[in-house]
Amino acid sequence: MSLLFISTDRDVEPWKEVLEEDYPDVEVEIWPDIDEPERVQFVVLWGQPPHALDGLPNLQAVSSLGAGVDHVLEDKTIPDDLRVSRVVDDDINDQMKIYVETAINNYRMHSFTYAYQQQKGQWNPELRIKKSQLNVGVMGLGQIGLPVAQYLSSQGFDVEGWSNSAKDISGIETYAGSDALNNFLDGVNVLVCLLPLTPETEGIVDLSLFKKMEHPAFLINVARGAHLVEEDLIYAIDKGWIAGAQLDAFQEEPLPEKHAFWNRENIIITPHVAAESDPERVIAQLVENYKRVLSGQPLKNKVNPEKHY
Ligand code: OXD
Repeated sequence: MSLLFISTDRDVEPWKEVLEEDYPDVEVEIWPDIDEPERVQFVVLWGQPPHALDGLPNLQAVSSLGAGVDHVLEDKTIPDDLRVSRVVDDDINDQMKIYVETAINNYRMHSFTYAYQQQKGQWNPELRIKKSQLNVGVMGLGQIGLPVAQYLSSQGFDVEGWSNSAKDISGIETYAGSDALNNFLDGVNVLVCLLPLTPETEGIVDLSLFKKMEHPAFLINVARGAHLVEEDLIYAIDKGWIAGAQLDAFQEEPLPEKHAFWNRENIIITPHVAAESDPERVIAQLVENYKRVLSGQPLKNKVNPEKHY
């Protein structure tokens, strides 16, 4: 029996190497050159093309290579009844804490303005934004959003959180459900999107939300490109409601060459790298689920397709 990696936009060779080194008993294949499709029982996926799972008659379960599973759940060529798991790892949370804190500090210290000035040979110092001037709103208080919100609070930021279901978190004011969204946004001037992508959250970061925040505001999207209505961000920046944004996820990735975001002084773009699974840490949980499949046991970190996580 074998485990198959499928990815179009991540190099899975390092995963294969770690696997062969640590688990020489596990047979591994890498898409698209599959020697024995009938032996594949578990697939690890990231950015797979449609129909990538066709022709695997004994496939039992799949895992995302990362924390998100929207690429699996949205792929209509994957059978609905296939079990799906995802990666859960504290290291991903730690990377995300650092990314988000750095993004906020980039904003506080006008890093993007100075980078732009440098290109133009300009020297215009600005006053640093104090932590006390910021009210950080974290949307999504799940596996990653909650530790990020708690970390920012521990670093002296005023933090509020919004999630689908009610949460009680010491030191963080929380709001739940769509009825509470306006109250959550009131006074927030740094918005961090860490929501799972669901039909309810798609396009949630839009003009109406930008209007309700305290202005000028800063946006950090480290969830999915489809959460953000991209043209609304441009409009809100032009209006002065949004002072800038640091974005790690986009509706289309890689971001198309002609996209309006590229030439914006106050948008920092990173190529979906805010938090990445590290093969050396994560391989053990993938192999554990593969072995669970072989021995007929329930998967760990199994995804509830209704909740999308
Ligand atoms: C993930 C990601 O879901 O990197 O892990 O976006």
